[in-house]
Amino acid sequence: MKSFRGRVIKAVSSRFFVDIGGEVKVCYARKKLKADGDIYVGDIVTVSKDRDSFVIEEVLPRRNSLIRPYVANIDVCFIVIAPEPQPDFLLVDKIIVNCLKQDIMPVLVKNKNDIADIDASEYDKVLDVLACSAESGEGIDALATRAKCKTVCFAGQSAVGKSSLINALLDAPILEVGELAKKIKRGKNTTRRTEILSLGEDTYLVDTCGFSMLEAVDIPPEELRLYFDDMEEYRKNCRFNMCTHTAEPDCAVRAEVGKGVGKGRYERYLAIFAELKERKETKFD
Ligand SMILES: Nc1nc2c(ncn2[C@@H]2O[C@H](COP(=O)(O)OP(=O)(O)OP(=O)(O)O)[C@@H](O)[C@H]2O)c(=O)[nH]1
Ligand SMILES: [Mg+2]
Ligand SMILES: [Zn+2]
Repeated sequence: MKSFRGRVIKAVSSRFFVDIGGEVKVCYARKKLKADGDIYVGDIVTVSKDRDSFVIEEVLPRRNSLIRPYVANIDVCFIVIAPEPQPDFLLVDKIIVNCLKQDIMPVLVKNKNDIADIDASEYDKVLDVLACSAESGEGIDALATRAKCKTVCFAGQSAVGKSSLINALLDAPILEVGELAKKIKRGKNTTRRTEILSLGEDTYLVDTCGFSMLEAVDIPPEELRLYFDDMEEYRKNCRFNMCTHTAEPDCAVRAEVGKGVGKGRYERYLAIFAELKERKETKFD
């Protein structure tokens, strides 16, 4: 029996598409790996060949992973927003928290810059912000530079143009793109499964159908502040060392809201904090 190492690039029901040295093989999983979520797109796996069938034997340890959808071994996450559909910055902030916790570098990508330029200046202190357009080609080279030699996951609301950007980077219409109007009417995602595309030179692009991310934020509420870099710099001036910047007296972060700390960012911090707190309480009831 021969054994290979490869990377899972797509999962379709119980079949896994595995890239083995540039050749894609359809594989099945050993019984012990059959449970939902045992094998993620992006996983590095060992595959054995028994006559004509390929079987995944083992999943190698993951460097990191995201859930809903399941993706593993990511270096960079492009969080895509657009003027339409209107940006959901709460989702953006949740994705950033997840990325930082998982040691994934988040980058904010403002797509559809041909329609309008979104004001995202609140994020200047938080992460890199790139403006681009899958339609006009503006900024696509800068995305390619950021993606080079990395596994990049595209996250964000439906219809912001994740698949369109990947097509632009691949310079080929490989992924299905949906019409905004139709999507809003039907409320459907065009992309329904997670898939990795190779751009060559050890560069991989992961298309997703968005993320419903807070399930994945698994941190105690009092640690949330550590993932808001823009607030951290003022923390030393708070009266309490363990200040959560929510209701404590003499909070230096609250004093900076609207100045050094964006108002929207702070409000969303409070919203995520409340959500985490409520979940923690229900968990231990
Ligand atoms: N004007 C303009 N339209 C764009 C741009 N990028 C994408 N679109 C349009 O936006 C719509 C949605 O694009 P998709 O690429 O399917 O969006 P998606 O994020 O992959 O959506 P899901 O797969 O549902 O998550 C399509 O009608 C695209 O043609 C852009 O840069 N400018
Ligand atoms: Mg898509
Ligand atoms: Zn404080």
